[in-house]
Amino acid sequence: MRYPLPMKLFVYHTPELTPENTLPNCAIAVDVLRATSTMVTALAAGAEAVQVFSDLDQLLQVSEAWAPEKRIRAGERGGGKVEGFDFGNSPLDCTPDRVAGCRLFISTTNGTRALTRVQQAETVLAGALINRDAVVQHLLTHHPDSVWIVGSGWEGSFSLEDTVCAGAIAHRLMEKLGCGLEELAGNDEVTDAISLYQHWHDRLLDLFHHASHGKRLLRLNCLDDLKYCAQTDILDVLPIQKETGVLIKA
Ligand code: 3SL
Repeated sequence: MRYPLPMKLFVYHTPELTPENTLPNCAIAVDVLRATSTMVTALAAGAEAVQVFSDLDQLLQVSEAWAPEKRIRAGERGGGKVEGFDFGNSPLDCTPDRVAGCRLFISTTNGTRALTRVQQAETVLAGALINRDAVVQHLLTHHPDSVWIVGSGWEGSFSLEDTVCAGAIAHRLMEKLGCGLEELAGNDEVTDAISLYQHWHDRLLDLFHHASHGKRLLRLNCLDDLKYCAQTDILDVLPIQKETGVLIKA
């Protein structure tokens, strides 16, 4: 099937690199290691919603209105769990017995900043490798004119894991649209991301071992998280923003 074009896709490696004073029709925030992987997993495990915060104090204050058995507070800084919080930022903590029916209140170093940057866009999604197909399916169904994939990076810098995920989304989208790169790509970063994905697509875990944040997580004994987040298309779940900062299962 040939879908109508134009859909223009832009990739930005960090929230800081996105253009000012403009937003796309659809924004996809990506933080493969690990915030968006955690959000997807929490919703797949039955969490009622995920609410994101840049600020830890604000998270504590807002979540206070929820009954303790209906809320989970997840706080990560520097890769570790913030003291006093229920979870850090490991997707592996998000099992149905722990999260079903609860709202996950989450603040992480970089991932939540990417979501905050694009939260005024018409449609805001959270993407990761584990739900890549669900993201692509949404784009094929809704066909927004302009799409941004915004990587979280690490404290303002490029990250391999978010870029390879952007490439995985772009590559699959191009295949499904049956179009060429020149038709889809809105900036050079799209080409760059697809090349990275094509080179590493069957060795994503290896790539994570080269990534600076992958190495940081390995030092924190998070190999199982890396293995989990390196899987592609394992969950058919798409977090979509229903009100500012609150994502539910689409
Ligand atoms: O920076 C972030 O938002 C994180 O996802 C970092 S970590 O993987 O939890 O260390």
